[in-house]
Amino acid sequence: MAYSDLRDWISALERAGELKRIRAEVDPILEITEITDRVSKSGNGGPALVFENVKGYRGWQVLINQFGSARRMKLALGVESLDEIAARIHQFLDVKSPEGLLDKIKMLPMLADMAKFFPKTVSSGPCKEVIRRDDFDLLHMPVLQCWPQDAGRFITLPCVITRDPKIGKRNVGMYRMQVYDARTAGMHWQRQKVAAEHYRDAMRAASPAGSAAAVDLMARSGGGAIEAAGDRPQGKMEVAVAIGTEPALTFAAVIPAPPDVEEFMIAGFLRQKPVELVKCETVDLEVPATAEVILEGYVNLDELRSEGPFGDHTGFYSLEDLYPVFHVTCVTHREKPIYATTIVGKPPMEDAWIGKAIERIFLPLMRVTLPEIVDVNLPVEAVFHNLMIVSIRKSYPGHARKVMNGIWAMGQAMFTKCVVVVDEDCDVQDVREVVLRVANNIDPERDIQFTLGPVDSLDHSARLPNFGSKMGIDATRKWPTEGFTRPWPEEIRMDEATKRRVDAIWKQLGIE
Ligand SMILES: Cc1cc2nc3c(=O)[nH]c(=O)nc-3n(C[C@H](O)[C@H](O)[C@H](O)COP(=O)(O)O)c2cc1C
Ligand SMILES: [Mn+2]
Repeated sequence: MAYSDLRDWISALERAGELKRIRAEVDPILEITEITDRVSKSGNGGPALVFENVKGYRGWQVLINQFGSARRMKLALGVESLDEIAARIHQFLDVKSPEGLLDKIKMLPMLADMAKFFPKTVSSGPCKEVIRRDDFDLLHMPVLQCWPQDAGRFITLPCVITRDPKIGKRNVGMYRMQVYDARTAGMHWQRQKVAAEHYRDAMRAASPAGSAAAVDLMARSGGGAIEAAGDRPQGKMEVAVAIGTEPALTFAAVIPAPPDVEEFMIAGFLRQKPVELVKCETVDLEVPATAEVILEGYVNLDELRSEGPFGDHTGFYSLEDLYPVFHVTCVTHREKPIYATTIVGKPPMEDAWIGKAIERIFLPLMRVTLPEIVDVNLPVEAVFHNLMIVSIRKSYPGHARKVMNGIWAMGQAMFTKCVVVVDEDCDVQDVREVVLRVANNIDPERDIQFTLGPVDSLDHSARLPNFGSKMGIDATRKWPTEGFTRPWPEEIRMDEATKRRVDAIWKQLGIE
């Protein structure tokens, strides 16, 4: 069931009629975007695309839109329904202490299942077919320029691997990389992401002045250039990047997992088979053995460089800002490599389907902290961080406010600019019903709550980069215990008896 590598996954897509090969010559500069954008916006996300003839890149192929439909997203994770994954997670969360031998025996399959989560280190793998220690150039890869006003060419689907300097655990995060020249690229981990914290930890450890210089550097990178104050931390942090991994790992790199959970384990859980890792040539990190391309290198602790603008998934260009610089020390790749990429822009695009999968899979995890949550919808048009609609089983006064605050306190959900809370009998997937409820049920001055906090780096409207306000709308029915003493009206619904009578005579009416 698990795909052994990107090629195995491409074959599966082909067998399922979910992939088109394009033999005509196309330019990685803008043209691939325009083609893919049209495909993404043709009903249901269109097929995955393999470009076999990329202008200037003989020997390379480009894969794009691999996750770009509900069907492909399920295929990628080997399930009929994403709820299967949610159910598997729930099963692990729901473990009770075994009360006898029989209970213990019943748990054995689960424990055996868990053994598959852990990555396995192997001595070599296909990603080492070609090892380039000196003769490499990042633009040997067919890196796209996505949109006309992009600052350059961006690696858009990289699995960025770093190690927590304190506890040694690894993180895999997807952070785009702007190619500056043959051997350097921007490292766009936003400041609230796990690799950015690894970077700060490395600075804290390296800085003679404790964490002060690190904090200063991060402050500068968060809010535009402020001249350096005090000692700059010296040293570097090693980073490896995998491009073109099997789909469970690529997806795991996007998942907003708790910082200490290794994405290699998440991928192992999703594919129910261990991820195989090999050691890097020039850095002390492990990388997926079957990846198409591996970039090894480091970021300096005292170096930031302007990154962006970049046509982003908000539908706007994200603004230029300072980010660390990745220096390449070695490139390894497969023979005839396949360069996996994506484009983002006005939704819906490929990332919309990735986001929807995360929404489904995270529901049981959200319920660990907020068990009153019935369902969640992150509408694609609101680009995930701008709007979350959540239905709750309301049990006490102020309950909707508690849920809003809980969401703003939960991992990357902290970025949610607007949280809308409705009662459990409102289907949050039915946005028309949600609009009806919200518009009818709120007394705005009373039911809208503002708060301040961190906002997504891509939010161009916030008063400051990365810091701004958020809004919660309590669209639940108001209770007397919340100070609402007027009668609350019933929703209009026809009675069942009348419905049945009309069903019986419907044909005779001759309306249809
Ligand atoms: C196509 C794509 C591109 C992304 N680019 C970035 C990026 O440039 N910077 C960033 O911080 N997050 C980016 N993200 C979101 C992160 O991958 C996501 O927040 C992830 O959970 C980060 O992993 P972490 O929690 O281990 O830091 C991107 C997501 C996708 C699907
Ligand atoms: Mn992570």
